[in-house]
Amino acid sequence: MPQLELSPELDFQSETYKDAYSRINAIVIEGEQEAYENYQQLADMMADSKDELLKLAKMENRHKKGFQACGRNLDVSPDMDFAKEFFSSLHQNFQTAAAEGKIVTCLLIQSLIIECFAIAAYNIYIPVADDFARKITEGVVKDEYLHLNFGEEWLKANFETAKAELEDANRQNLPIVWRMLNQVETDAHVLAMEKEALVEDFMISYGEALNNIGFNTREIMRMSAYGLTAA
Ligand code: PL3
Ligand code: FE2
Ligand code: FE2
Repeated sequence: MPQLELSPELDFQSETYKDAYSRINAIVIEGEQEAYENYQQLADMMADSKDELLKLAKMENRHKKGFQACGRNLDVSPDMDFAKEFFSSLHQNFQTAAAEGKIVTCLLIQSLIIECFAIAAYNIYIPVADDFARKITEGVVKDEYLHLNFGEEWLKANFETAKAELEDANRQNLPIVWRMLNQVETDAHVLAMEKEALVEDFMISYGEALNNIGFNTREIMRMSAYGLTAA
């Protein structure tokens, strides 16, 4: 008996796997599409960083194509209606903030929350992915650290004026992330990704980001657990 095997072999061709993958794959494709549009909108709002933001947007579009290929490789059609609904609250909040010219809120939603969510998900997916998807995801996650870094650097440079808006935006948007995690828990489990690990990795990346931006430990604890128990 193989004693070192921690989880049974995944069958990437089974109907159960492919059914869960049709939603998870769609979520990731939609997430990359949202990110692509969000960086384009940010480029219009931040004249000084326009070129850099357009570069980030292009990367997101490549990520989307990569994950579309992962779905095709497993012969899965992504359930995009499900994924659009999954992202609708964050989408709405980003659009509202953008319409009000709230750069800080937009950066928190896209460059901190969505990127940390992606980094956690991709890092947990890599060891349990099929070979094709693993190579794609490894390339993608490297880029996501750059995107997170863009948000960190800008918010750090503007910390004093951004602080109150960041706390406010965190309060409005972090509970949405916990709800999203609950919605994906069952499907993620089929792919051998556990919710506890996703929460833990998200908390680590998000907490480190808040620390780099200038928040102290007490503030980070309060902010990163916001809405967690109510989720
Ligand atoms: C930003 O560059 C990308 C945004 C994507 C967000 C993805 C969130 C995914 C959460 C679902 C957990 C399963 C991940 C599986 C990876 C293929
Ligand atoms: Fe991406
Ligand atoms: Fe990204």
